[in-house]
Amino acid sequence: MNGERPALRLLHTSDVHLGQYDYHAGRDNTDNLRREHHHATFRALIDVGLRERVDFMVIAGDFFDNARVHEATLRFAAEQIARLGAPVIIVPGNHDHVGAGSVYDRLDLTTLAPNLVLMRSIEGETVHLDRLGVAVWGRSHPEHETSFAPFAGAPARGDAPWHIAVGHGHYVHPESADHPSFHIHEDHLAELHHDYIALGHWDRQLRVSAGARVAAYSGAPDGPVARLGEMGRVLVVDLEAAGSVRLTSHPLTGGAIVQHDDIPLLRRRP
Ligand SMILES: [Mn+2]
Repeated sequence: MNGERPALRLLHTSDVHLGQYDYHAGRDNTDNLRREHHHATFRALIDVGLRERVDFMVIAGDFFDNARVHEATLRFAAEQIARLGAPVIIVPGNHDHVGAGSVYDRLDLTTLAPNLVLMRSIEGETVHLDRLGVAVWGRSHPEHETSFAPFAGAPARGDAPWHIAVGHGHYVHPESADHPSFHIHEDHLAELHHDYIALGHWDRQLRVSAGARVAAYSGAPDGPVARLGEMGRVLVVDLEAAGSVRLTSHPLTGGAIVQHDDIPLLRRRP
């Protein structure tokens, strides 16, 4: 592509697992505190998006923990998405799959959050945010399908200045395919023509090697070990006018902003 592209800023998260504590409340007060903290964490994440003036947001799977979350949790989710204002795209993962009995069949979140776009195709689909000049491609998880390949059938570039691919699964190295399901291979990522590859399914935040592409797991907003009182991180992705892609890791509570090169990178094994 010749010339400059419109600079854009994306907020990338995944594995929020809203509703994780909905059915544990009542034994003692700890689980109510957990739920409140969990919601505060997602609120803090939306606050980062507002503060950083992101142009759009991607949630790379497992937004909800299960299909039986409280209706209040569904409404909370929609409320927070609406609060961001910018377009928000959800690509469902294994916990919030789009198969029979999907959590997304219970309530049409887009009536409460008109800025939300929910992907529902297990074959893959492209959402065009025409005003921004970005095309986002992703495949939604069907129910319990361990052979599901998140990036199978990813299309070539279209006319949009920017292309984002979203996938929810295990990144495996060519030398080791010992994870049980939803395989994502480095070689396959390297063949994609997308400017940024937004990954979900892992709680840890890290970049993964993908040839000339930039690919990263946002990690869970709870952090790698969900502890009461602690919050994790979210990724801000700058799509720069020159065509480069730069990540910044933002803490949801106190802590330093980490620049692209200092975000851990998982490389191909030697
Ligand atoms: Mn998952």
